[in-house]
Amino acid sequence: MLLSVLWWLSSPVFLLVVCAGPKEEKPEEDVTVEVQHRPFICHRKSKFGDLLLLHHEGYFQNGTMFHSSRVHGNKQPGWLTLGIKEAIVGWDRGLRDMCAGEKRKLLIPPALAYGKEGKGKIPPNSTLTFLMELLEIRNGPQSIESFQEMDLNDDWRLSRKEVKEYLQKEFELNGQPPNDTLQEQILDNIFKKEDRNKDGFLSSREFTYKRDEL
Ligand SMILES: [Ca+2]
Ligand SMILES: [Ca+2]
Repeated sequence: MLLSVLWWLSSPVFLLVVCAGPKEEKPEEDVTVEVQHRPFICHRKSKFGDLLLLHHEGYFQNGTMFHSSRVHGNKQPGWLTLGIKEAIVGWDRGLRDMCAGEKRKLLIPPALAYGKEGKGKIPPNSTLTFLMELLEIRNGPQSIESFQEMDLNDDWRLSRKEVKEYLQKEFELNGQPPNDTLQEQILDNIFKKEDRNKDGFLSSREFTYKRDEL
């Protein structure tokens, strides 16, 4: 009996069964995160909906760099909203719980980067490595923090008046002249898009980013 089990274990049939096992048993490919530097002081960690200011360098598997925000374009770091697939899913997954000043190396499989098709200078089925440096974290425009800031009477919904006051403040902060027509247009757009149940208020669920499956 024992012998037959041993034989069965070492037989190609068994290997075949294991290799062709049900898909759900195979762990899904994920991002490999290597923290290269974490600052001693970390007041806040990045989370879904936050705005992140990042420098990044991207490399192919052979070590060739295909992009660097420090070298290409305007050579400035860029803002990214975390968790809404603004860039690639691998970034949304690999940049969570990160401190300002932290540096990470992300190894991202094709399925979480540019997939089977590739894009631009990224060939099909490319596994990519990114060196990321997080410089700053801010509340995303549709974060729960922004919602609370806008909800002046704390009734957990935003009236048109509350959103308008916030817009006026934003205009002032950005040094833009008050423009009532423009603000009314923006308000119309916001409520048209976000007020799903058309009750004239934005609930926190309506206002904040929808959490997609990543
Ligand atoms: Ca309110
Ligand atoms: Ca509503």
